[in-house]
Amino acid sequence: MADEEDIILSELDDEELVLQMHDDLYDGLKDEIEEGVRILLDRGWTPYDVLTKALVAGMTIVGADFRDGILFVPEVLLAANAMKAGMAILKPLLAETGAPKVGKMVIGTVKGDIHDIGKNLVGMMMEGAGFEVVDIGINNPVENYIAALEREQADILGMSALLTTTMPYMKVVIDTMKEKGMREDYIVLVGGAPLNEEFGKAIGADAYCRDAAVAVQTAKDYMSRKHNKLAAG
Ligand code: B1M
Repeated sequence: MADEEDIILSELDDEELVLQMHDDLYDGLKDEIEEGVRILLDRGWTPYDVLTKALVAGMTIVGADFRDGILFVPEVLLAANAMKAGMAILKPLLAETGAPKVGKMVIGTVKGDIHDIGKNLVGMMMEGAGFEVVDIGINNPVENYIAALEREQADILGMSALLTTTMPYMKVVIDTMKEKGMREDYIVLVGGAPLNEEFGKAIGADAYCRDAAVAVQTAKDYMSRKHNKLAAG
């Protein structure tokens, strides 16, 4: 039987390679993930397919075993590191559309929450779609969001939360925007695995975005409505 070390990634066909990348992500093997990403790109895969089919799908398996107590924080951190290494290769390719800037978004993960992979992915895809993205990182108190929106003169606020305990903080941010009379000046989009449409509505966001592709489409839709409104005077 072949030893793990004997596997030569470039000799695998696409399907085998993607499955092997899921395993390598699970095992937190950063170098192998980087190599796998490069091979798929060389074979003509689009950066988006590499991202979703090899990396995001692999992370879903990690998530299930984390939930079931099979994997623990240190292992998941390694997997996250490997994922980020793969994403770093894809980032410039996703952003390389040369499209004119269609709007500006401030995005950050809410206070108490340090998950950033989904947020980073949304940022990358938004940049790829021609948005200017200002990423304010993780664990953001409301003051950070408000300051960044005002400083950057952004069109869109994007908030990410991955924990059921941190997602209610999005409402704190939106309520503060209302108190300051600035809520209507921005399009507020929210996302993260534990959220849903009802939650988005309940907290007063403009839209809940299930994934990065939906975030891009939703942002585009809202920006064109905003432009139409301005044009109508
Ligand atoms: Co944690 N974690 N984690 N974790 N982690 C989850 C979220 C969890 C679901 C795992 C599980 O039990 N199955 C669970 C939450 C349970 C709950 O609240 N319902 C959990 C837990 C419990 C925890 C800790 C409490 C564990 C502990 O310490 N005991 C702890 C909390 C730390 C904290 O934040 N205070 C913790 C820690 C960690 C690590 C540090 C080890 C690591 C994070 C590393 C990092 O991000 N740099 C980690 C990871 C990696 C995960 C899982 C496995 C994967 C998350 C991820 O990156 N997914 C996750 C399990 C899961 O989600 N299935 C889990 C891939 C990413 C592409 O998807 O982030 O969903 P996602 O983003 C998507 C969409 O949601 C959407 O688009 C993205 C791309 O398509 N989206 C947006 C996200 N943000 C958006 C913003 C938008 C729009 C769309 O704005 C416009």
